[in-house]
Amino acid sequence: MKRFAYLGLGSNLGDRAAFLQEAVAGLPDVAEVSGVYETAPVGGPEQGPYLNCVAQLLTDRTPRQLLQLCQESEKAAQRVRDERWGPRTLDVDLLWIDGEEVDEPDLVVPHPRMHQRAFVLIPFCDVAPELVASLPGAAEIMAADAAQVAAIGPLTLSS
Ligand code: A4P
Ligand code: MG
Repeated sequence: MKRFAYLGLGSNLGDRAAFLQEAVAGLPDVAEVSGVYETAPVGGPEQGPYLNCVAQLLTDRTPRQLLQLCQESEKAAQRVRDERWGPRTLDVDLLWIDGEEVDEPDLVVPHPRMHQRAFVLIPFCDVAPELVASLPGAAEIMAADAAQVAAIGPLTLSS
């Protein structure tokens, strides 16, 4: 049965907009895509600003198949894993699947940190405002960190 699933994408190395565009273009079942936002880095070493966006999929894929999609997109962007929360050409996280929860060592859905992060919540709001409004504390985080998240425009803009 098809239901909505949401992927969060981020890039802060190389041609950031192109990495996001190519990743979204390569995803199956895309229903809608948020705007692109330039966001101050959260956590990790000193690093440059990110571009972030959120894609809404209408899909019957399993959580594990969706994680695999995320990881294939990262691989296609030649992502190198050096340190946790370090700079990356592309990070794709599985944020939320309507009606599903997963708690396994290598897959947790809803994404455990999304509620605390304006760089996820603000683009997420573009595609699922009611869902985001229902997350405890989300409105406060978005208000407190709004200055760290600047709307750039639609995904089709070049960098
Ligand atoms: N994993 C478990 N659950 C999931 C899920 N729901 N979606 C596992 C994706 N992966 C999930 O991820 C580490 C492991 O998490 C994977 O092996 C997977 O099986 P990773 O992508 O290799 O490492 P990471 O991204 O460095 O770690 P993590 O914990 O995913 O980082 P976050 O929390 O995603 O943070 N600042 C701004 N402004 N914008 C950003 O996009 N991103 C991060 C990364 C930090 N700061 C940022 C941004
Ligand atoms: Mg990740």
